[in-house]
Amino acid sequence: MRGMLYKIKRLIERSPFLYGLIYNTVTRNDDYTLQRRELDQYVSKFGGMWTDRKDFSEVLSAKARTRHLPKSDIKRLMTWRHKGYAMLPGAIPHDLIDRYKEDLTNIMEQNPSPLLMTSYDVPAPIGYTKENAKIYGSVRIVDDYIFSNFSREILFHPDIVRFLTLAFEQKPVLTQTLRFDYGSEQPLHQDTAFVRMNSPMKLVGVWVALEDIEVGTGELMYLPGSHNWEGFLFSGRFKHYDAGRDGPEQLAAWHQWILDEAKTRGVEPERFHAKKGDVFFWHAGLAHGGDKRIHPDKTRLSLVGHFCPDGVKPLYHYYKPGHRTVKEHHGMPYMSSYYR
Ligand SMILES: O=C(O)CCC(=O)C(=O)O
Repeated sequence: MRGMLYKIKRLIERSPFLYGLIYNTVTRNDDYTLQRRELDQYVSKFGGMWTDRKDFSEVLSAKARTRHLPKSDIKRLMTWRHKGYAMLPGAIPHDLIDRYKEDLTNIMEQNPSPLLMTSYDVPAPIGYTKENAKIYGSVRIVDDYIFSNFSREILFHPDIVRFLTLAFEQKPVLTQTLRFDYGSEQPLHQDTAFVRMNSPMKLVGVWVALEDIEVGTGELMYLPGSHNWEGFLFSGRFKHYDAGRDGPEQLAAWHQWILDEAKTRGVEPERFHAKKGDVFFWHAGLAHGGDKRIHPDKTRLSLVGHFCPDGVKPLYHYYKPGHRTVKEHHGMPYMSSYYR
């Protein structure tokens, strides 16, 4: 039976057309279907948020008038549209961050700790232990909001929710977090490849500085405007990466394509020189990553949340049916692919 299933899987993976047909049918979503009907309105052939539409300026003016948007929101939304990122300096109170750090340390020190971690060397989750965190490179504790109320308090801070709601025009759903003690050194990438949603461009990453970030600790870096770059599709047609279907060669080619594209367009990476409590939002398509660590012993404490709007579903909803449960934190929805 297993052998048969494997053969079917390989057959589907080898035929991008068949894969696309099954994928689009299984992950069908009304909102995405609507975006696809108006594709001439978007830069990407995978649709996007209202901020990605060609009528952005008119809609923004109308919203500014009817909702009395302050100038700071208008400016932030313009940067979001044109550069693919937004910043909220000092949004998260220091005492909340301190209580979160203390809470997480306590959860890490439980024996055994309920937390799971992943790393560049071990992509599948393993139990968090101090030893594992030392052995492996680029360690991230995943979805700690399942255990820490303070993590949820940070990620659903009213200023974060406010910006996400402005961008999504829907309630934001928290679908995944990564907590880093050290810089990730992750190569420049677009989240659409790995953080897969059934409306691929309706996804926002939120990065919170948990301390003043020192230069040389592997700062968050990004390529402004790259959220609109779409010259590379996996297996010629997909925005998301599938290891079985695409193989490591395509992954390497895609990373190289991002660097080549930046060179051709004359775009240099910028770095987020964050102070404790600063928040950075990145668009689904913004190429970002972690700079090289010049001081490997120095920490770079940060918390990343990945959000989609209510109505959109992360792909794990389909292939991990045991992880469909949506919980609420003061009315704000969250779910996890790691913990039941
Ligand atoms: O914090 C970093 O260094 C990068 C994080 C990242 O790329 C992500 O969460 O998608």
